[in-house]
Amino acid sequence: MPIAEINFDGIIGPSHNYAGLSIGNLAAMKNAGAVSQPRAAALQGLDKMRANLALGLRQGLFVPPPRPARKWLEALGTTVAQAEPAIAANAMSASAMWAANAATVSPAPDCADGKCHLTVANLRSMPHRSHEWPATLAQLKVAFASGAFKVHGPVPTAFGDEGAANHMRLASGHGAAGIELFVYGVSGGAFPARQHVEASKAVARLHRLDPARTLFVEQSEEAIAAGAFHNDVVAVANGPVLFAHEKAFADRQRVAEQCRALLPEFELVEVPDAEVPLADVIKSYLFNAQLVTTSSEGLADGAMTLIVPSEARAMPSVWAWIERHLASNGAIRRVEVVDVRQSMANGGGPACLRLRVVCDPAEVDPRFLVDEAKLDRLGNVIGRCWPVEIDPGAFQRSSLITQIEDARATLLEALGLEELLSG
Ligand code: SUG
Repeated sequence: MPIAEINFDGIIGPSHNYAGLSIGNLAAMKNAGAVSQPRAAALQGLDKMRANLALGLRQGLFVPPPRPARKWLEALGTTVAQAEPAIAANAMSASAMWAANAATVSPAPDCADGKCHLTVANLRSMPHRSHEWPATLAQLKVAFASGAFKVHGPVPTAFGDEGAANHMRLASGHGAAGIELFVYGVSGGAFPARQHVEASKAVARLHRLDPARTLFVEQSEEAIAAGAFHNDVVAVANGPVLFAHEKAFADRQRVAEQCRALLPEFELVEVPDAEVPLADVIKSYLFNAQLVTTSSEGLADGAMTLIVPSEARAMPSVWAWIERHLASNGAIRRVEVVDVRQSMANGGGPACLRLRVVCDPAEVDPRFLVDEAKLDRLGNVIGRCWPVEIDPGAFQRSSLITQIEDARATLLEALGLEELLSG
């Protein structure tokens, strides 16, 4: 079977909440303390997957890790009932839904050994995310158990690694050898730079990438300080196209020159700050979009499509830019709008919710691949079992914890993934 791009979306877990844990993530900070709607959130996630299928894209899923994170609490010498509220909140986060932070993926054509490499992200910068990786790694090892893949553990936590959210691949097509861009931060003003260059370099070495076709690109300090805590808030790539804000990178000209030199088909679609200021980009998540090539099995036209959150349509400067671009017959030919508002309120847009894996779909454990019928079954489980609301003040209530743990177990059973029950 030919190599294809599969978008693996994280199912939004039953503990989805707004505890305001991510410094530098403006939406999450603003919504701290708000009441969340886990059931509606997870159903929004499923609808996004349905929309992807309708575009002819291949779709996969990841399951939520165990919450509360009992093993992490145990390592801290406490339990969910006894922990200070701030620690309990860190153990209850559903942040693994943002699968773009699960791992960095290098498709087989880029790697010297001809395997598709995945390195689970250590996510060490934020306490609530630092304990995601063991359950993610367990899952990657099941989903990508075939010899076509090589799954790596996290790079040492001395260096922060936030996965594919800071990684972009440019290639003439999914199956062609590409160039890989690792975007790191040095400084973010008041906010932390979460991706460290040392981690990016380690991932590139582990994946056996060709150093001549691997770029390490510094994110602009101004972008991080404005709320771009990951590069995928200000840039996204697909095929030979890089769609980026003018202020995404510390040295935008150099990035464009290097890409052009390595990939003759390279095309930059740059949004000037004068047309869409950084503040509007962060609020609307224009770039946290899925930039995809719709498959010939779907719309039969191979058009490049941008899947944006509804917040992008609501932002006049952003929508005006999109309309101008479409009218100009630019690289992006079509725009689709999805509603992922519950995730957006925690700073996670359509692109955050998915991990792209370019591979032969026949090599993936089919339990992680979805079609309409499977989404219907999952919708049924979520509709029955996910909490309707969570008030961050009520995290430690035992009835809520039981509901969250039972909901996850029912989901795993529905998927035949009981082996992941303990994480
Ligand atoms: O790491 N939000 C996530 C959002 C991640 C978005 N991912 C990408 N850009 N790829 C984060 O900041 C909020 C959780 C809270 O505050 O409870 C949170 O973790």
